[in-house]
Amino acid sequence: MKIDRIELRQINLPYISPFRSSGWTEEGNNSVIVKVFSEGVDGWGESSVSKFPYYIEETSSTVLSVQKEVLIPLILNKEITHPGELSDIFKNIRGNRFAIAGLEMAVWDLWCKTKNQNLSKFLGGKKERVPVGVSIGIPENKKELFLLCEKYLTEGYQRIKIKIKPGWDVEPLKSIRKKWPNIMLQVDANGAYSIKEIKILESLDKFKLLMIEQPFKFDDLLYHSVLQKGIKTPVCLDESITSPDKAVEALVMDACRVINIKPGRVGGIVNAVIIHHMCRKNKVPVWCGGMLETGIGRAVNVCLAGLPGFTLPGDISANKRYFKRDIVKNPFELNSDGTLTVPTEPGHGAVVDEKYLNQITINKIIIK
Ligand code: OSB
Ligand code: MG
Repeated sequence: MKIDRIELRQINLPYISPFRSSGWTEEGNNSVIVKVFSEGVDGWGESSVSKFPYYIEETSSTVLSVQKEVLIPLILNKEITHPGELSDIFKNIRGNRFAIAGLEMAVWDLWCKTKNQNLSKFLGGKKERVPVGVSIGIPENKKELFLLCEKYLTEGYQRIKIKIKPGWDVEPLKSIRKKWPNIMLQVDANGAYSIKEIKILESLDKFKLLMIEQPFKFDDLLYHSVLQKGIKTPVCLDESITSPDKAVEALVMDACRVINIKPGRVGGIVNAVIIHHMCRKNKVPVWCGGMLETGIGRAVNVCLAGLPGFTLPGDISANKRYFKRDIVKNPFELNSDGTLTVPTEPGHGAVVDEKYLNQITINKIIIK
């Protein structure tokens, strides 16, 4: 297979409401959408970054330029027999993992379509449905938090994750646990705590949380391992796990007992699957994280979550939890058992609404 044309689009797709984490707010999805072509067949991918480098160093402009100047020249019009070869082709590239992942996803989608293979099945997915939860950003006040919890629990989501930061942790958790003593509940700090605040984190043990996600800095392992050794609640790492090697390091150090897998953060689907296999072998539960993706990245996530080691509910909610209108014609709906249905079509299964995509595109480049 030779890729003979690639289209890159920077988009601006507004969220239903702004999403607030401990250190930043997202107003809309500013991903780079990748479309690759080979002899008339196409494949779609998403580098789910933002306008600003708050979650990771990459932004939509760095992704666009690295894909255009560095990555695409290495694959355009070259013979590719399997998407797994991209790891080798890109082996000397440092960082820029979301840029690599968006391109790799599109090549996987294209390749699976030419082989009439479903992505999830091909990767070893066995599940028809995957359990999902919802991630709630930091609200204005407790009343808003309650209304949101109520809404998503009524809709049938299996677990709630709330974003926390110093000053917004013990109080909201106390209130939630008072009203819902038994729901699956977890927290995510996106690195907002310093080691001096370890006592607060230790005190969260009493809330019977499913996990505490990334309390310390985005690249830390050491302080996370100090915390994990002192509490019963599993520590989960998100930002700190940037590759299969980092995942091994984290487990050896006991820096976490759960891993959040996002294909973009680890440089693509192949690395995500490697981490999954390694964790499964070592009986470490994993779950699929989210980047508030469009329907394209979401379809990839649901396919990935179909693998057997993804035993915990993912941050993969139905498209309408994020967007009034998404750029796909087949959005996911929440099943009554709190799951999403894994696609079975060739590729990842997202059917792109190109007319609407063009409306929300702010910059498009064609490389051939
Ligand atoms: O830390 O998991 C995170 C969104 C953007 C960037 C980072 C994170 C998140 C979320 C939302 O928590 C997950 C989702 O619903 O897509
Ligand atoms: Mg996180």
